[in-house]
Amino acid sequence: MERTLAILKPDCTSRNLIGKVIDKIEAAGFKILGTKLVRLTETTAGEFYAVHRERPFYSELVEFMSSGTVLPIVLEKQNAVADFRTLIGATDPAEAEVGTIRREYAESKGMNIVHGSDSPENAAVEIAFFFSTKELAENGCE
Ligand code: DAT
Ligand code: MG
Repeated sequence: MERTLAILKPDCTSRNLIGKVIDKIEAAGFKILGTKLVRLTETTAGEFYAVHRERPFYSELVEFMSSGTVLPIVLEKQNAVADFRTLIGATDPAEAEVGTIRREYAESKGMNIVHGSDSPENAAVEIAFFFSTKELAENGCE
């Protein structure tokens, strides 16, 4: 069974959309293995998105991700990484398919409600960034 990391971003938590987004995640067959509310600092947000350090939007991204509480969630499902990317839709909500989380709730490319890992390798690194093994429920789905 594969795992991925979702993060409900500050726009999601401040707009009281946590329940609606988790509803879509569960309806799509993902099992929640762990979650918690976290307030990132600019330093920890910068570390999480270090791969984007040279991009023009990096400082805007770090500022946004440290502007409020976020809810990282460890998810498990067969083909979790790719299926979660499909469920959230394109980075820019205007380009995201109808029915995706970003198309439904996101306001812009920067404030786009939710993060999803882009590979199983990065998912493992990102899960370890937020969670210790003993914080994760032992059994996944099936
Ligand atoms: P994704 O979150 O779809 O994996 P990404 O990894 O390319 O997208 O970028 C990480 C985040 O950075 C993205 O969710 C929102 C922000 N971002 C990306 N491109 C942006 C842009 N052109 N302008 C503003 N923010 C951007
Ligand atoms: Mg990405």
